[in-house]
Amino acid sequence: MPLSLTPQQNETGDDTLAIAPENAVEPTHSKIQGFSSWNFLPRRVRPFSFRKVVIFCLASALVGSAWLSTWEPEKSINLETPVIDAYVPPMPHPPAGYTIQADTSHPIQWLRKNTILDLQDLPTQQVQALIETRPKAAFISLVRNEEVEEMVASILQVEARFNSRETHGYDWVFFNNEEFTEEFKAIVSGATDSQCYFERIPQEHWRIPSWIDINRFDIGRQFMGGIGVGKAWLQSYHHMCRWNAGIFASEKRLANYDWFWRVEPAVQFSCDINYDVFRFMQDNNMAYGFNMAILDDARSFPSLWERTKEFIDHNEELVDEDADFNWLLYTAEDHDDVIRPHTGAKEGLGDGEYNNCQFYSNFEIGSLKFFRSKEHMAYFDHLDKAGGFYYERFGDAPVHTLSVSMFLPKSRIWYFRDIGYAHGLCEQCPPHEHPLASRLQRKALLPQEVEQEVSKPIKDDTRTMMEGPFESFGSKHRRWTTMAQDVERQKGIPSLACGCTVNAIDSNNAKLVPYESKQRKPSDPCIRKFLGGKWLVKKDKVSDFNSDTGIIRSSDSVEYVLDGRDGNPFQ
Ligand SMILES: Nc1nc2c(ncn2[C@@H]2O[C@H](COP(=O)(O)OP(=O)(O)OP(=O)(O)O)[C@@H](O)[C@H]2O)c(=O)[nH]1
Ligand SMILES: [Mg+2]
Repeated sequence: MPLSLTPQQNETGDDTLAIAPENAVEPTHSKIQGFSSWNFLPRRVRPFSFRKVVIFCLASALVGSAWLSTWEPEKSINLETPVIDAYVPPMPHPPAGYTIQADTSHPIQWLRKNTILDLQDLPTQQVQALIETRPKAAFISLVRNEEVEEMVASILQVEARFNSRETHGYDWVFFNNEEFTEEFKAIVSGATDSQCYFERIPQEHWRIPSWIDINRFDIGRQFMGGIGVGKAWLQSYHHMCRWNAGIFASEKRLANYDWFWRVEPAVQFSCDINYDVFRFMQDNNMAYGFNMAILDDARSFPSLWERTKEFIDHNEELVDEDADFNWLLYTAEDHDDVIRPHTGAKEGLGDGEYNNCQFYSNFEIGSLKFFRSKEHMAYFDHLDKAGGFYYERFGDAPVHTLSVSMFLPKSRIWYFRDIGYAHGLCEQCPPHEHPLASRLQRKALLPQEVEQEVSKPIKDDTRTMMEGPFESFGSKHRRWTTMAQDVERQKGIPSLACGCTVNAIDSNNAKLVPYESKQRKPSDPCIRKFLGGKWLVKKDKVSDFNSDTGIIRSSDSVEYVLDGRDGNPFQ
């Protein structure tokens, strides 16, 4: 016989659970059904009306859920909380004798304070103040009408990753040696809410200067084209390099701007940029920002270094006293494989000669004041008068590199490792995977497992974001909720969200050096030479014993202790 459990009263008056037969008469009063009353308890221990308890519980649940629906965890975070603690940008090792500024004015402190994931976290007055004090800055693009699609692709990325913020909205200025078509203007203007200007470059800025021997130019470019120096046969390419190297900053349309960010068609910006890059430059007294330092085909500028030395010899007073040129020069370590016939020594590459390293200038953020300065203009004129933009193919990249390295201290040149960027073959993707994030992404966790995960030791200082030694559970929970949202939204470090795979800091070093070019590479990649210090520390050579084969393999290849994929190599 199937059994049902029903509380019943026994002879002694106590409620007990008795086994009732299925066909027993159903009690009519709800109080005596199941657990819906206290009847099963002895009368003296019954607390108070069961109905009151039920009403109290329902009311509490209603109030609780109303509170939860209005609670916005992100509003409860302290805006002072550093949001980039897990990522410290690689900084150049200061040259000997150079003192670093006090911590308060350090660019990293600035980034901590001014990285804002969501503008809604800021009070309206602060947003308004940021809008009103925007630096005078613009994106500039040299582009042809037929590159409209590629241009739009670049604009959309810059806008999505940076410029569409209410506090930014920086202007776009497009330059062309021909008139822009109406179609170009309409399509490009539709890709941004910002003000667009379309400028035709004056003819005197885009033609072979009077002092150039046209025959020599033609023979030179045929020769360079013949040996495979990229685009050297194109007359327009020489105009372009010359314009970008020096003339651009004097274009009338740029007169009212202090800062520029160069954007080429068909480039990619793969990471969110959660601070105002122009304000960063301005507040930290920067003058030049880059994001790749690489080698290029040295056959395109054979006389550039001679011309530069000649300039320095005649204009020593223009060179900054804190300028650091060392990263651009071959050292005794940079030797050729050629053995000198008489001494048996390896052929030196010429200590103190230019090693061809350069900032890859299709991405650059700079001070227009610098590029209009007496120093830069004098250097540009010197190279221009020597004819190097036509008889050879002096590029704007080595010219800018030599110029900023000569006239500025390194502290005014900034490496934007955090800006994910790609141009053709060369790509830089910064570290953006948070150690905690990757651990949590692997599995869906229950709340108590989250607590366990959070309290596990982790390598970096994320823990300081997550907890203090006496932090309450509630506060931990709020922090966790906030962080979990970021992790979910950004799949990485708060402040960095990238659509690219992290690459080593030096992965682009020789990509642009053609096989035909016999140039020797400096013993360390350009970016490592620029950063110096820990970035030059090599791993000990290892010899590998394979117990299966009994073969000892010894590796001669250079490996560095830091490869730049680690989010926080300096801690
Ligand atoms: N208006 C105009 N723009 C040009 C001309 N030549 C080059 N440019 C622009 O100048 C920039 C650099 O030119 P590219 O041909 O891409 O030169 P590059 O970046 O050295 O070469 P790649 O590695 O092949 O991209 C691009 O933004 C071009 O759109 C030209 O004759 N007229
Ligand atoms: Mg290009």
